[in-house]
Amino acid sequence: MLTVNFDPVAWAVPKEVKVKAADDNIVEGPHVVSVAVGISSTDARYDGLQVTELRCAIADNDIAAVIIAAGRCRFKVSACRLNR
Ligand SMILES: [Ca+2]
Repeated sequence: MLTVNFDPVAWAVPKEVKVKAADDNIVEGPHVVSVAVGISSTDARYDGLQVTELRCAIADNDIAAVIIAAGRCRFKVSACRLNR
């Protein structure tokens, strides 16, 4: 969990938050995930404000593949994971 604080001096300065997916070895293909955001404040006007759902598109860098290597009247087939 990441906490981003705003104070009375710099409250109007936007803060950038980068979200990064784990680089795993699982072939998932492109997909979309939701990022949960909650707001808490000592000021009752802001505490618990609802935020529009944030969605991030993830481009998986793993693809499923089959490699066929030709030998003398034989083929060797193996499943593998290719990291793009
Ligand atoms: Ca993956």
